[in-house]
Amino acid sequence: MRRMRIYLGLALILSVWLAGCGSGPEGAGNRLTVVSITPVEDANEGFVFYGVEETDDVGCDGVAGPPKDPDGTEQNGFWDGPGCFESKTELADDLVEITLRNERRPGVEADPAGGRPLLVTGVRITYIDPDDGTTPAYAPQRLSVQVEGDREIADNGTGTLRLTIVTKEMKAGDGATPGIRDLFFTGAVASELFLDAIVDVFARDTLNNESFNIQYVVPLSFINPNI
Ligand SMILES: [Ca+2]
Ligand SMILES: [Ca+2]
Repeated sequence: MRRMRIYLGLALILSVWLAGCGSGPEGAGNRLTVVSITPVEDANEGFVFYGVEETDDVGCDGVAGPPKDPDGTEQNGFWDGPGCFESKTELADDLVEITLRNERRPGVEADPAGGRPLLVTGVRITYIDPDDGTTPAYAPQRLSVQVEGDREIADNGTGTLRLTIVTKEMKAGDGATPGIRDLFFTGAVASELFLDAIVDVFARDTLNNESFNIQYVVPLSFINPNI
């Protein structure tokens, strides 16, 4: 089922960028396309990320049972602490790498003085609950993310950018608003939480100064690695 969602997601990505959108991408001499999007963490399958801290879940006594800790902290699927002796892997940002291609349009002449490079000027992510189309409380309305890597993509070349697609703050919450972790902990989410990340890549044709953006959807999900 999870793998099927990934395949469906990739199909969705392809269909969105093929359709094209944004503020006049046809105004630029070249067009920008998405070659691939991959999670940086090898441990994760597809775009399935950990929604809670990974723990040895041995209970507050720090020793694996049996017998289990009588307070219910052992094998309950969550890190119990502080004050308990369970191991914990801290929540972290989840990163992806996006490979983009700067594709020459048919009929557009290559500039003799170095082609027609495209410059990636920014990336913005909007998060949508795939069930109701709204932005969940734990997610920012819009997230402008820092990108590292090949911001300038040569004429008919490719470039790879690395960026955060989910912040650890979305998982941890801010005290007032429950994070993804809290939704698992309270039972609001039983086993898997789904979230669509709508990614806008803003770029500029450096020869005619025309700016445009392309958009695609990355279907994400979160699981509890302890159960
Ligand atoms: Ca536990
Ligand atoms: Ca124990």
